[in-house]
Amino acid sequence: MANAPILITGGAGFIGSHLCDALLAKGYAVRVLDDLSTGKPDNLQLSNPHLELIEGDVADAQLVQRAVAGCRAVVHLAAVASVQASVEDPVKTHQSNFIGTLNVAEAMRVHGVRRVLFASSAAVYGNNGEGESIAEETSKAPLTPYAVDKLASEQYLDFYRRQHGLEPVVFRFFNIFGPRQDPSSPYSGVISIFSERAAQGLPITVFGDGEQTRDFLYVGDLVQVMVQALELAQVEVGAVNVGLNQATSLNQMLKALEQVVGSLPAVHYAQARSGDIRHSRADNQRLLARFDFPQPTSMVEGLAKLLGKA
Ligand code: NAD
Ligand code: UD2
Repeated sequence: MANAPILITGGAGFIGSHLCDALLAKGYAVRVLDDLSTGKPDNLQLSNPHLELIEGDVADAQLVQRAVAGCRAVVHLAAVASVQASVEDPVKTHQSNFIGTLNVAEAMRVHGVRRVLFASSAAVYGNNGEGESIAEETSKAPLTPYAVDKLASEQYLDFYRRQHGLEPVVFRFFNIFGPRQDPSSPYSGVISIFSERAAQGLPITVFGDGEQTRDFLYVGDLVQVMVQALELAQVEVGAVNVGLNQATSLNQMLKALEQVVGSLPAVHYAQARSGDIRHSRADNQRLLARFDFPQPTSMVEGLAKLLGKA
């Protein structure tokens, strides 16, 4: 078991590839299962002999069985992370975002692997708790196929915990940012879009007055918590919000960006997106109680790392 790999589904993507680097640096062997739909081989240390890449789909049950066999733990991140894509094609994204989870849980049962980290989302709360810090008990209101699949995945993992002894650690990520986040869609994370445009000197569009707030967390801080979750002796039941319980407005974020790049390109304010949440912030008491949370990376520091200036 000493060299048994940790499987990261979606390991070639934004969050997964950072976790991959951290685990390799700690001496773990890592196996990545990724269909490279948004993930990139370039994100991975392919020449590292402790890394194995299996290119394929988590919706393929047989492939997932092969990927899980012989692993010490699983981190299940593979999903179509675009909410908009799930709205446009719920049947297609359901294969990755829900069937993929069921395949992972079932393969873990068959192969006797117990520990699994799962990437859920603040999207499961819908608009509930808006304006306050949102605690895990807040009633759920999944408003999109993406959010429905995340919540159903959480519930299936809980079934496998009760029935088959799986040890799921369910994280509900709020807004994660950092290097390798894909800025290519209008619905990509706002920081990835703004920082890319700032670096290229292209105009930035803020939807609304810029006073909407988000709870932005640097990916490196998240990864430290995920590594701890893999190493915990015992897992406590119940999903964990992952955020700083800190509200940062887009205008504040733009100021930090200006500090990092020197001067900003033109910033235009356009009509707010319909259905946009005004304020989203995590109650993170459970996170702080269960994990040794690092001194958070500041927005300026995180943006500097993203832009290769740190
Ligand atoms: P990402 O798109 O960079 O990573 C997803 C990875 O999964 C990619 O490498 C992609 O190629 C792979 N993938 C997609 N469908 C697959 C399939 N069917 N089979 C195999 N691989 C597949 O996005 P990310 O931001 O790194 O997201 C990682 C996880 O965290 C996702 O589950 C996402 O829903 C969740 N999440 C992210 C955020 C955030 O702020 N980034 C917030 C909430 C939840
Ligand atoms: C996040 C998720 C989304 C869904 C939602 C649930 C990401 C990228 N998005 O949306 O999928 O889960 O949470 O609550 O993780 N904005 C601009 N200009 C741009 C792009 C965005 O002003 O070019 C604004 C946008 O209107 C919003 C804010 O920036 O007010 C943040 O947008 P986001 O898509 O990064 O994140 P969010 O929290 O709205």
